Amino acid sequence: MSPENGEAAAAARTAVITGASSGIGAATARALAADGFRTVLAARRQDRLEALAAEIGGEPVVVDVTDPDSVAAFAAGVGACDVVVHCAGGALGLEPLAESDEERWRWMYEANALGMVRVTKALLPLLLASGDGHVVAVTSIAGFETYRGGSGYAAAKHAQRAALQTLRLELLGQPVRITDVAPGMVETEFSLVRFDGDREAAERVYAGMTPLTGEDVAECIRWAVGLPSHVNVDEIVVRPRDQARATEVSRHLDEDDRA
Ligand code: 8X3
Repeated sequence: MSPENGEAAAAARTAVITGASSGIGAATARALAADGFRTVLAARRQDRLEALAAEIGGEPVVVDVTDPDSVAAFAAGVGACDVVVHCAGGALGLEPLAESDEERWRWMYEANALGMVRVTKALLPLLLASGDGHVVAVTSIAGFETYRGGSGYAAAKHAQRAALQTLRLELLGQPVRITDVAPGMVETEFSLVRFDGDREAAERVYAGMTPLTGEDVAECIRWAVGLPSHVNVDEIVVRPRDQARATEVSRHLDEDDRA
């Protein structure tokens, strides 16, 4: 096989994954590394990144997407970027809007919406220079649905989706694809973070049902990225079979689970 085609060409491509230290981000990094990408693993937790990098041969870089200086320093050193997968983000709390905390809203807006915008802006020259760039963002069904207690998170995810759709218009005619991957319930550290480390509260979210795994979502991303360059998968909405809408979940609970 000549270096111009097939695996050898794919091996030269670089995928930057934010939020790579756990969950969907780590699973995506594993999937893209297995497909021959050079992976740049970006997140805040250095020990986790180094363990993953040792496992898949990626490059760990400590980055906080909520910090403009951190993102600028990261982008200046990354060298190349053909694909960026935005997995950084998360939810804090499940309080009604009337009791919501502005600081938590601010963090969710920073981590989900502005973080994606910041990293995309910083990497856009490299994505364009690649001649075949791809921006993939893991948003959420909360980007087009709302549910009680989810106002701050849904607002941030709606903003993230609006930014992505705008970018798609603005880059039309340029060699950059834009893909929005919107999952429903995925069992990662998402709920543990949302409930401030309360493991029981986090486990209750998935009680009696089978949620998606990070690997399930990573497989969607791997598929969209691996399609030919002229194919732009705009949106993927992926939920567990046990979930029809954000608040419509089929649970098979025994008495202990209900307690
Ligand atoms: C996670 C899905 O329904 O918990 O983004 O907001 S949900």
